[in-house]
Amino acid sequence: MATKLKEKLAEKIEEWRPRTERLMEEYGNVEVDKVTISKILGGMRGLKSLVTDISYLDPMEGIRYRGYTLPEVFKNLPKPKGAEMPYVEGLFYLLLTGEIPNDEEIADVVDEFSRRRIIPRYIYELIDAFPCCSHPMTIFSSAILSMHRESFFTKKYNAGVHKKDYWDPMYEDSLNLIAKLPEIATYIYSKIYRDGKRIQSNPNLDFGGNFAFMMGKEKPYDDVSRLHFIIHSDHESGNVSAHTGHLVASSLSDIYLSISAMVNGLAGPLHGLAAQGVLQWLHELIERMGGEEVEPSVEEVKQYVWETLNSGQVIPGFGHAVLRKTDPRYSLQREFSLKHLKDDAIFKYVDILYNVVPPILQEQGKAKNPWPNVDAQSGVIQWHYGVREYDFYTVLFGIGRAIGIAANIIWDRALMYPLERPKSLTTDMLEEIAGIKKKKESK
Ligand code: HAX
Repeated sequence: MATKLKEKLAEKIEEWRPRTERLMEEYGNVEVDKVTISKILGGMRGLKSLVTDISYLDPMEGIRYRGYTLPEVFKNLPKPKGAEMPYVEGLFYLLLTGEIPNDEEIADVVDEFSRRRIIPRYIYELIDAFPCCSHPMTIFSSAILSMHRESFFTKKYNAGVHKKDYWDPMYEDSLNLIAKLPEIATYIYSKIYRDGKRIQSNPNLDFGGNFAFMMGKEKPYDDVSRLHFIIHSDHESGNVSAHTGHLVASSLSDIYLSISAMVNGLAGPLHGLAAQGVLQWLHELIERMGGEEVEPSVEEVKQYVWETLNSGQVIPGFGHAVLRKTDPRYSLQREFSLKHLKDDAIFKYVDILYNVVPPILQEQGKAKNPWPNVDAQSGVIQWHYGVREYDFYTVLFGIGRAIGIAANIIWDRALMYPLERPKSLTTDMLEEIAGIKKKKESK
């Protein structure tokens, strides 16, 4: 039986398809951007060459989900009774349909996730089998990958489903996977850090509430989880994790293969791993200052920042490839921190860095964006609420990001986007285009 969300999505897809078809058929040759050599050699920074309707990142304003700024998302999405933060399920509804759900529509998604949350036995065995000191992101990615055998999409594809209907089994797989991510992540957490003592899920709780419950955390960790998953869910399509998920899915790999690949992209230190990098770096600073009890000195913090830069390293949690102002995801977490952890010893350092790092990066003159990004704040909140194993932080990011990427992949299939396949050139060819080298005579 189709649920309210799936029915709504089916309507939206039918409405949307003619727009994409028309652009392709009647306006396919209209130029959008120029490809220069610096764009090719510079990681395609800023090249307008992808499409998504789920989120848009303005360099000055930050991310909008379906046209809503983050403060608007948090204001408009319904919240569980007594909660400060909205339902993650409501966010998923918004990303998929572009509409703010009502209570009944939210209840429908809460129920969907709850029914699909149980993970196969072999996932526990797989996680148990990992050798000591494996990074939680490696285990997380492998656990997701191993569920490829469950893919409904792959079964339907092999049986010969019509291209127009690909989105339907992709939707089913996506819900099945998203619902299981909190279970997988919390089992990894209990296995690595709590001698395998896991807390069974509570089917009566929402996504964020149940995650907090399985982590064994009291309120307001449920709100911390909702906030965290919502702000990390999507950041348009060009960032490494989003782009990887989209790219892999374009070969009609199922959601398990695609989200596992996206998690691997997120695990790099210039991307999602910065969440753990910030805490590592902060702890080195705190240790050097004499421990958490010692009031931080602004001058010594400045010196530490300069030493990091002079040793050729980046300041984790600062800078961005697209943003040119303080990340609103940072600001929202800062607001939360000012309310709930104002006196936290590490937050005091974060607060100093907020003021100290941007002018130093400006003075150094390299970073195009000296302002803090999402990762500069997220780990501190986790640390405050007792999640102190900071190599787990990127897994938390991965749960949120999977929600946005899955929504994108469902729409990729709904709009029948093709296999992604840009063209590469050789350095010789670029030199010829630049006029440095003469074109070789063909034999
Ligand atoms: N500290 C020191 N130097 C920095 C810097 C920082 N925080 N941010 C940028 N720079 C340097 C770059 O390393 C680059 O130096 P080189 O010319 O020597 O290579 C120069 O400034 C220009 O870089 P840019 O154009 O401003 O930035 P990029 O688009 O190349 O990179 C990054 C964007 C986010 C990767 C970068 O700002 C960085 O490394 N930040 C620190 C790591 C971090 O916080 N990553 C998380 C970003 C948010 C995210 O994706 N979360 O998942």
